[in-house]
Amino acid sequence: MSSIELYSAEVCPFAQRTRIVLMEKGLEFTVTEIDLAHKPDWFAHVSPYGKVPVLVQGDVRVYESTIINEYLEEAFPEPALMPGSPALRAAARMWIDFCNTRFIPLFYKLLLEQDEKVQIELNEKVAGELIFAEREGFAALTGDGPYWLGEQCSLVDITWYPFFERFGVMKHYRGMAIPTECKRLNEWFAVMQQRESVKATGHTTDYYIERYTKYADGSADGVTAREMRDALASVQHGSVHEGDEVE
Ligand SMILES: N[C@@H](CCC(=O)N[C@@H](CS)C(=O)NCC(=O)O)C(=O)O
Repeated sequence: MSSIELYSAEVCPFAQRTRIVLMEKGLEFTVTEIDLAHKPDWFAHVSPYGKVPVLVQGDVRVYESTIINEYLEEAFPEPALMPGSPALRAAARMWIDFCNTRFIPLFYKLLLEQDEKVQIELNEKVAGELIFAEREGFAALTGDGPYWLGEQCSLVDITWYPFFERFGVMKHYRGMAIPTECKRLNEWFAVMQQRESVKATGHTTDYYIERYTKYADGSADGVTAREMRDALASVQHGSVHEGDEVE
């Protein structure tokens, strides 16, 4: 088997997803840490979008964390991080997509936003997405299990977790906490923090607060910050949840 190389950055939640998957699967890998503020010229040949994570295994190169994680699941099926039944696999993909397309753009927008009034609106929208996930995803899917899909940790948990680990940044800069009514999500977060893969890849809130300063003061100008500013247009109206008025 060709060795696995991961281009990563300690601060990056997307790269953390992949490091967690590699560890959960017990795979050996080497990490090349990329300084995102001073990317080496050669990195453009490794990463067409100029982003981490990128996984290279022999002739195979995969970028985009969700797709890397699916690749790892298919190439190394044990232990499984996706459920067996088609219905639950579909549910897993819906909640991964929800995280990527609805939650994350709002999360970054709130961090980048400088206008206090808009911050309050975004704060409510982020809380709304979490309450929606708690009711429609978590509680509806899992029965009593601690994880998103029940008793087993899956790619859904790993997709969401890094953003919860960084929630202290939201609290510090934007006064935003995980809503207390999200009881299941709060319990799940505590369970995830106990996993060895999470402990091995995680950092303290202070670590993130220091490194997200440029996002919080609006001066961040990397590829991701620019894309997240643009992405707002598509999430401006938030999700349409039960009881919401459709414009
Ligand atoms: N959709 C991508 C997002 C990856 C991403 O945004 N990575 C950030 C670091 S957290 C990055 O490398 N950004 C480069 C830059 O901002 O210049 C994925 O899921 O892998």
